[in-house]
Amino acid sequence: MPATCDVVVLLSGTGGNLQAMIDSFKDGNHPVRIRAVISNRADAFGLQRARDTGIEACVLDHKAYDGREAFDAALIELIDTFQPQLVVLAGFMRILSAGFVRHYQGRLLNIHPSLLPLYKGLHTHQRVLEAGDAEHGCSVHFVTEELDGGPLVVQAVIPVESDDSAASLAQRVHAQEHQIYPLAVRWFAEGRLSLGEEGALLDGQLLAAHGHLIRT
Ligand code: NHR
Ligand code: GAR
Repeated sequence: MPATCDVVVLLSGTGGNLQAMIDSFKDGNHPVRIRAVISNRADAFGLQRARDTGIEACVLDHKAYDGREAFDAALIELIDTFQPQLVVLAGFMRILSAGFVRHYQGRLLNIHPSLLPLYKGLHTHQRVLEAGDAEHGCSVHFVTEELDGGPLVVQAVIPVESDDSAASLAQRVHAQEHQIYPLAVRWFAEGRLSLGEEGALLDGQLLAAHGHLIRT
């Protein structure tokens, strides 16, 4: 077993994905240690989840900074006090500058509520319904400068039912997120997942363009 992998989680809201990781990594038999949770919003419920588990919770309010670059520089400084091997975006709602993404190249993951490259950006569940798609899902990807465009690690696919609403879809997608995000973080912590020149590598093998696919 490799040494522990220290992780910093960035979030802006509820923290359901944070909770899924906390629960998944609770048994002693894994190499992940969540060192800190950082939110750009002081009222994010994810901060409470962290405190309740004895994880350090920090607030860095983007409104206190003069522009994205200044905020991102302060964010880098704060994250690096924890010296993480991996930084995880879990419902973090601020676009990150090129300098930030470069600093954490190959050790920055995001989860997005769509089957990327479909539906980059916001309001994905509503857009899936409006398009009449038969399938929806979520994606874990390495973060690059291209928003929601970095190499895919794992996707979970769910069927869209005729009576689905944006809320019902969101609920089922969230349940899948809570499976695939801890899985991807565990792979990284075990040294199995990395970012290569041509995409994400699992056990040294280049993953398919859509990443590892899970169908439910
Ligand atoms: N940064 C980079 N460079 N690349 C990515 O792939 C990123 C990223 C930062 C966040 C998460 C992303 C998502 O999964 C993410 C991926 C926020 C916005 C956004 O428009 C878009 C995508 C994502 C996160 N944010 C607005 C902004 O001006 C603010 C919106 C709000 O505060 O509600 O930053 O969907
Ligand atoms: C998740 O659905 C995540 O995929 C999405 O926000 C939600 C956060 O939920 N991320 C984005 O839309 C990023 N722009 P959570 O706070 O319960 O983990």
